[in-house]
Amino acid sequence: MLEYHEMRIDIFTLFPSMFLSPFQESILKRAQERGILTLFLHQIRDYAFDRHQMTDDVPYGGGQGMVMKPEPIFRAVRTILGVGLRTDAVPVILLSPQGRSFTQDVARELAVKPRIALICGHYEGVDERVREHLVTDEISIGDFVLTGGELPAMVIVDAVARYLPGVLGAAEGAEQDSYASGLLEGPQYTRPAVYQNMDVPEVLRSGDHAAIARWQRKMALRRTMERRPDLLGRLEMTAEDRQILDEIRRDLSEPYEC
Ligand code: 9D3
Repeated sequence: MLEYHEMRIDIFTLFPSMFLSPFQESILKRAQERGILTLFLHQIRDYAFDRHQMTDDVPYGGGQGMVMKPEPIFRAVRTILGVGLRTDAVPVILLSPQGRSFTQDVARELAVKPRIALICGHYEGVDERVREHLVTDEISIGDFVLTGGELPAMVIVDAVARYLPGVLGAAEGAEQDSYASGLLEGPQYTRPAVYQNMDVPEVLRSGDHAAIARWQRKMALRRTMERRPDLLGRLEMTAEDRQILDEIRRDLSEPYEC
């Protein structure tokens, strides 16, 4: 049973051309061609009606940097989403360092909506009235400082689009659920079997599917233990997993092994 749930995303930005090539390649291109995803870019400056089309101004109370003015943002969003904007109908998301953290769960949550709007801030931030009276949600993509909300908006579109039915193939779709299982991926190989004296682990070429599955699970558990022990705590482990973890601990305590 294939359901084709379509999604529309309106993006409000001072730099719409930043989005062009990321949206015109690969999976996002295909999703749009298939009509599953519709992306609209809106230039906030087009909604600044003063003589110089000013979109930012000095902060009240002083301080360094500029603040994005409220009027162009309100006008742009209300024009595109409709004047009588029901805030519960279309989520209006501000990308900002003060937002809640973007995670796979948030991507899944957004992917079920038929329509969302993304507002990209720039400069030192946006007038607080935008947050208070226009925005329904505020999202950050992580604890690092960027120059604006444009790259974060692209990150969100990419992560959300993968969840729209029909965007990925069936195999990749199933793989998503395994990511939700919360383990890092183990090592992967392709041909040749030997490259400059570096060989592919024997078990992967053995044809023993049970042994292969167990080895892959072991490597995934081991990599997660080494690099992201925080993920292991949240993992639902089978008896087999516990046995494999014990085995890994033994391997790691042996000198010269692995
Ligand atoms: C003066 C304090 N700065 C916060 C550390 C102000 C500031 C920095 C960077 C205000 C805006 C920005 C631009 N960044 C974003 O708009 C942004 C962002 C980010 O910088 N990191 C992670 N996620 C996001 S979402 C939007």
